Amino acid sequence: MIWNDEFETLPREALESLQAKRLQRVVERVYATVPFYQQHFDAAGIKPEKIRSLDDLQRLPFTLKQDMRDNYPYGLFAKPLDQIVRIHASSGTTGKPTVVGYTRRDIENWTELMARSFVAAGAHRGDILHNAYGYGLFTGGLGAHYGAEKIGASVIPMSGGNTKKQLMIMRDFGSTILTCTPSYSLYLAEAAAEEGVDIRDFKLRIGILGAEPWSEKMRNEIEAKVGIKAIDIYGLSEILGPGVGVECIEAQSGLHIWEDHFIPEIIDPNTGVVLPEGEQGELVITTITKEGIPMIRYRTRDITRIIAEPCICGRTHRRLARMCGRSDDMLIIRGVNVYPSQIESVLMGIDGIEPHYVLIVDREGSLDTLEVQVEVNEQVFSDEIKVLQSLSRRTEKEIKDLLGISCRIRLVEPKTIARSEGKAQRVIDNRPI
Ligand code: DLL
Repeated sequence: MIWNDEFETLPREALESLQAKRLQRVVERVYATVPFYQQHFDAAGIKPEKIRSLDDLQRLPFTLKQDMRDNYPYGLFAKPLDQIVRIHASSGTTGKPTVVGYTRRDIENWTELMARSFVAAGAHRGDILHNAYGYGLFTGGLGAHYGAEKIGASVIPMSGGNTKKQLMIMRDFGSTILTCTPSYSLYLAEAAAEEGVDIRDFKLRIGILGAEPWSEKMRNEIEAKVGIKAIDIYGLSEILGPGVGVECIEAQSGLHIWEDHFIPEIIDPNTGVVLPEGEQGELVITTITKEGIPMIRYRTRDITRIIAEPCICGRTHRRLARMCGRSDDMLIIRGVNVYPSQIESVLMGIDGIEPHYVLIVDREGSLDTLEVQVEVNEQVFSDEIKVLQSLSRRTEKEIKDLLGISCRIRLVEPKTIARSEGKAQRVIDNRPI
């Protein structure tokens, strides 16, 4: 099923000419209305009228999260506040949040893109959609809410937290779609089991999961333990919120990025050079329809690649491969680049190990150390020490084989690693800066 046939299956040529036209317009608009962009483009020696085609995009400078911080709170808004009908903010780990504003038309477009995303993920009118993304400054809750109403699903605005109540509502109300982070979906399954209930007996069909990195192995785990089809949804508040890209249920392979609203590029995160199609690097997004806070060449820090091959679902919008982490999540351990998702895929491939882990990085003398704390299941935990030791050795070896670094494995008792109702915290880096 396709929500907006006309735009979702637009032939590539028409799509690209629409993008070029919209790009020209947005570049002119930000230059005329946002002092930051005017100075930024002037400093780079580029005038808006020089941007004529999609290839010209590369001539524009990047916009960074720091630019949002420097212009806190409203400095990057391209519309006066009396035209902004909603404000969201992303918390960030340090300092002030990044603030985004939406005009009425922005909210309509966001709702449309979330409607497309839900339908692509397999949801439809008549579904009972249990929305456990947080409502509030975080874009997940409200973003999903409006899109779900638009397609005619019955939305349960649960927000995060209160896991027991979530389970009761989900079962009693007959929820068919679950929206939350991948890690929370597993936690729900586990909390149900603790109450002697199997979440797979609920009516849930599909989980539309995102807001944090997860692996293919974790998908398998979720599908088995929650008894749903698990669909990946991507987005970030600086660009929109959820609904920048989504997997289609037909292929479940790569996230269609809505190219009539966004232009994706992949760059080398170290040099800023645009990489050839298909190569992995940092995702850069330009918004071409946003009014409140348009973003020109925004460096997302997310690592992925573009899949240009046509998709079996018939949508013409290209796909992004599953995010393999953020360039600023990348750990450098003894000179080796390590993404937490790589370790996750090793862990998920080992029987007896549960999908709950945390990586602790530290420094002893001048040497970086990595400890992987991971839960084992009840059965393994009550096994003999020999079994635990051999499991631990095997895990260490597999990580070493994949990444070339040695680490310490600490197998811990089931349910000792903190669960999160939102984005999971997977890394604790104790190294002095
Ligand atoms: O997480 C928006 C969202 C809500 C997306 C609900 C999907 C579902 P922020 O809080 O601004 O916005 O965080 C954005 O989260 O740059 C990625 O690093 C990460 N992220 C989001 N979706 C995915 C995903 C929301 N599917 C940041 N896979 C992004 C991997 C993701 N990482």
